[in-house]
Amino acid sequence: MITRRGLVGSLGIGAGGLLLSGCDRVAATPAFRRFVDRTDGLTIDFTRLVSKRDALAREYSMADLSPVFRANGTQAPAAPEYRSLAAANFADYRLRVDGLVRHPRSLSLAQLRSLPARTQITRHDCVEGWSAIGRWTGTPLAGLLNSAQLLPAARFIVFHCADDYGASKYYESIDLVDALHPQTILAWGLNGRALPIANGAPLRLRVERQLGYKHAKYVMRVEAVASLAGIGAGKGGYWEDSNDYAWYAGI
Ligand SMILES: Nc1nc2c(c(=O)[nH]1)N[C@H]1C(S)=C(S)[C@@H](COP(=O)(O)O)O[C@H]1N2
Ligand SMILES: [Mo]
Repeated sequence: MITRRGLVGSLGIGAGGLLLSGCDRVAATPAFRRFVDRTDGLTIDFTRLVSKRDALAREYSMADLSPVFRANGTQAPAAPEYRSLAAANFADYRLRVDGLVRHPRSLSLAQLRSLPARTQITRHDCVEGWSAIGRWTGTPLAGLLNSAQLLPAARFIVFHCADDYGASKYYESIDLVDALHPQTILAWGLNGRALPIANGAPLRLRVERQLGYKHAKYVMRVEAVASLAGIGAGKGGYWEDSNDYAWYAGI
């Protein structure tokens, strides 16, 4: 998709440049018309694609909240490092932001909570066939990435989690369209309280335009990468690698 996007983007710019040149003689030739018609179509597709991806997920009201926000997957990570962090109420927790960034960061939970926050009431949809509506509070990922300054080669954001799931640690990844989406937050609060351990404490991803398994819980590290090839088995996430789940799980 990124490749197609890059291709379409550059074709679009090419066609625009030619159109702006105002060279009527060239513009009138049938070959040029065919080229423009084709690239115009692609440019429109590309714009639609991007605006769809940028659209906000529906937000709900307090009256819509699920009485209980169900937990799924790992609900109490067994890793000793996680257990000792949890025992101290995450006072020693640090989120690392690294990889292809100019300024790698390391942030405590208190620091994360003091950053600009967004609260959103959204519906979580799990592929296993259940949904729940919750009120999430957290810091927009875009702000964090801006402060760390992504390097130009960065194309994906990988979330490394604390829990072992089967043989490997859970992990997930998203592209920059979703990473910079205004509703993409690293949440530390659920329904007005500290995020429960069952739901991913101290910090979990909300990426509201995608299915449940993309919403990494127990996030320890946010890594910017140029390619997913070197992460896990290369398909971009725990379920993608182990069960062939789709990497882009748009809803
Ligand atoms: N680290 C981690 N993140 C995870 C999972 C997990 O097992 N471990 N399960 C995923 C799945 S399949 C879903 S539906 C949601 C569940 O989030 P919840 O426990 O808050 O309902 O978390 C996702 N993120
Ligand atoms: Mo899920």
